[in-house]
Amino acid sequence: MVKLVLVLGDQLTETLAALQAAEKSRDLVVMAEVADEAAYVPHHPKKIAFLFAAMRKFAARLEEDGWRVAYTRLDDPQNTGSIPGELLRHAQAEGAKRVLVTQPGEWRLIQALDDMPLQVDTLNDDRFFCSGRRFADWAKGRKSLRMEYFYREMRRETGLLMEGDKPAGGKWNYDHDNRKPARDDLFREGPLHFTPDATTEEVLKLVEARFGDNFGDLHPFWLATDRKGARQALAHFIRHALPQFGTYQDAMLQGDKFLYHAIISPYLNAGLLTPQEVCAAAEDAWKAGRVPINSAEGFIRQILGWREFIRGVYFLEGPDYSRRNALNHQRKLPAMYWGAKTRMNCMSHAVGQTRTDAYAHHIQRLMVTGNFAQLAGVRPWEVHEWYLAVYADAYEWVEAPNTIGMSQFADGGVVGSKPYVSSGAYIDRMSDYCGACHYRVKDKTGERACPFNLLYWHFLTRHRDRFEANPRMAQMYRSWDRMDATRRETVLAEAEALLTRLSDGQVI
Ligand code: FAD
Ligand code: DLZ
Ligand code: SF4
Repeated sequence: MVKLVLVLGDQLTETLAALQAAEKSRDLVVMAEVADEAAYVPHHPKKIAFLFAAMRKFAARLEEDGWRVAYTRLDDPQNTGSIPGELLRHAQAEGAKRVLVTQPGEWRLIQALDDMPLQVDTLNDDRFFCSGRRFADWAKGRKSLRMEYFYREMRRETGLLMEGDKPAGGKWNYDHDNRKPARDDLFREGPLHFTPDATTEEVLKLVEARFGDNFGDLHPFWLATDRKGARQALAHFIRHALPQFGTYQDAMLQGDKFLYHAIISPYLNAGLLTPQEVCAAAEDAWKAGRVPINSAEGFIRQILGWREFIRGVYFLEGPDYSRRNALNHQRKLPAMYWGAKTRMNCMSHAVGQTRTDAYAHHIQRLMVTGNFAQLAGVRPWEVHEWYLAVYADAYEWVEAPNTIGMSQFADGGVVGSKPYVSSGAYIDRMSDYCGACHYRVKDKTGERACPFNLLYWHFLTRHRDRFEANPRMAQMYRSWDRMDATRRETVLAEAEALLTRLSDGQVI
């Protein structure tokens, strides 16, 4: 009997488990642009356009390859508006009773599919190095989950950057050689830009009409929307940026949004690239002597280590994960996250490039926008919805552990052993933002004091009970205690006043 084969917008991989398990001559592939997926958060228009264009091209490829594909466009009058709705509609038309599904990347959708009156055969998504079961085995019995140990096991299991049973070059991790600030360089290549073809142009018109009011610029649209383009983008990165990736991984520059980053996460997460081929390309470049070990290892760690660890945590922790709020933060997300004016130059740049490109690199997400939200005590759920909406690479399985866990400590320490918070000094060291800012990064108090400086101490003070005993934070509490008492009072009073202005919607 005919089966339906669901292919979601982030499952655009020809070797997808559900396709492998199906029979080309008998089964029907179902793909659908639906209002529910496009509107569960106000996605950046570039993200929607990227996915719809990539979905249409992937469907066309499957058809060329001999598959029967039922593809529903967003503006199709018969569109039921949801993935379960589309499956039920096609099940009825085909007389199908079973659906082959590759495990979706969000609990929300997993639960919606489970509730359907069809038999759903859910298959492991084997596009990852580590299955949910493998991760659960690794996690079992551990008091805490630390990425570094998981990563070493993944290195041993995959043989990536291994010399026998030893890590290549003698060390597992070369971060000691990394984390340097960058200087302006007119010769940095930046990511490959692609000119929209007819399919993409058609999608751009649709997205403009339906989602033009969402936060984010649709034009210029420059992302690749098929596997060929994604492969070119990867090759371009390996050649031009990977050699310096490690050294400048944490740097931020006003004049360069991309620095030496790969800008491949939208492609990887939608399935246009596999993590295996990306890691193999980086390893090959190192073996050929074109890339130093600190860069090859740093890059492979992001994918083989962090990306897999983050996914493991999402599925291990369960559906309530995104709602956690361990620090009981209750402030509303400030309007500056949606582009309202701010005098903070770092925030203005991080949000500005998020608006134009649906992209900010890791340190901008973690140590600028994430750091500020945590210091200001913003509701983690709202922070999570913001990240899920505004980045072209955002799906809950990868976004939530990064936001709720790594960036907001709202999971109480599952992803990180301590909160990622800093004063302005860190941003000043890693960027050129502060020199052009209204605020003065060296001022700890006063009208022009950097908000990160004031809020940093406020955060540490209000969560003293929780963090004081953490050995990695004890030094900060000692510094605070050594400060003159009157100065401490001034810092806290000014921080309170700043938070009140923030809550009142005043420009900070
Ligand atoms: P590079 O810096 O060039 O890194 C290479 C690749 O490593 C990335 O493409 C990505 O696939 C992987 N990677 C690196 N760090 C991580 C990480 N922490 N978790 C998972 N994969 C990682 N990444 C997403 O893919 N989707 C998200 O929704 C997302 N949300 C985030 C939210 C917050 C608050 C933070 C702090 C980080 C988030 N990240 C997310 C991780 C990281 O910021 C992005 O993967 C990275 O910026 C993508 O850009 P790039 O391709 O240029 O990455
Ligand atoms: C993100 C997204 C958007 C905007 N639209 C669609 C869509 O119309 N159809 C679809 O199949 N997938 C879409 N997606 C991706 C899904 O939201 C994603 O598959 C789930 O969140 C699981 O990761
Ligand atoms: Fe950001 Fe403070 Fe530097 Fe301004 S001074 S750019 S607010 S860190």
